[in-house]
Amino acid sequence: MSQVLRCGKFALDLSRPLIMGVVNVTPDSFSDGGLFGETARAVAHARRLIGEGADILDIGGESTRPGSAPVNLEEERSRVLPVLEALADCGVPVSVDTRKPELMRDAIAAGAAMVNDVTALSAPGALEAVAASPVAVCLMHMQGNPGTMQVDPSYRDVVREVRDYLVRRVAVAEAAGIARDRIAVDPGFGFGKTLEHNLALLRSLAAFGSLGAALVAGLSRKAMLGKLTGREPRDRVYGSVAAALLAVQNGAHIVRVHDVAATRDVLAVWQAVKNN
Ligand code: 7PM
Repeated sequence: MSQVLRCGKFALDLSRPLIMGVVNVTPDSFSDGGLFGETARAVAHARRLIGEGADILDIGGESTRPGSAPVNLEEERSRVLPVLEALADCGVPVSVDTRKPELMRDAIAAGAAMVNDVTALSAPGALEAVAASPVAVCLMHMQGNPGTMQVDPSYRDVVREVRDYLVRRVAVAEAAGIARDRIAVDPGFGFGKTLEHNLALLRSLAAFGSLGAALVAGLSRKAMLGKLTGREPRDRVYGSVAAALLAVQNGAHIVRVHDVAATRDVLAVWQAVKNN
């Protein structure tokens, strides 16, 4: 029996790597330059990513960019809900990227099949919001908070500490009534990590496979790739697909990416070589 991730009415087969396409509904997103701030633009972008081969979409209305300020609930709600409603029957599971329990509940009611939370359901009421539904959750590790997390990230043993945190959050989620086949974990590349921390996590990603949860990796266009290539976010596609390939090679089940078409081709080549 191959591993599955249950997300609402969907059951994702994890025996092949899956692509989660990023759809930002934030006016200040570094990746989309604010072009997709409007509902119609975000929905069009989402449909394009599905056409390019996205297996999951991740809709976010709050930038968690290093140094960013929190967005209030009403603002985030008005960005995200119309997009979710328009994508309710798009054919792939749609994830909502939020830390706010109120929005989790509304998003699930609007058809979201997954909650992607960079704080791993740590807000009061977040565990309950997900547990009361059949949706999946992605529990991500972050050191600190987006406002200050890149100031001076520090670990004794980054792989061990991130892994221990995710083991604890999976246990907490399970105790709250979220079965392990609804849980994904993510080491949170760039979230309170230096380049060396990120490289250590990517090198040792296989250590996260034994948690019995789906493993998500998000490296797409991130600053670590800028440091390695000297390129601006929009020119980090080659670095991003290299990173996605390495993540899948090291056991990631789901890669969270902006460049779906490029990632799909790279993974098709990986899959063919692996199948022999
Ligand atoms: C600026 C910097 C804007 C970084 C946006 C980002 C992840 C995530 C993000 C991740 C999971 C981005 C990030 N990254 N959720 N949300 N894993 N689960 O590159 O790595 O989109 S925001």
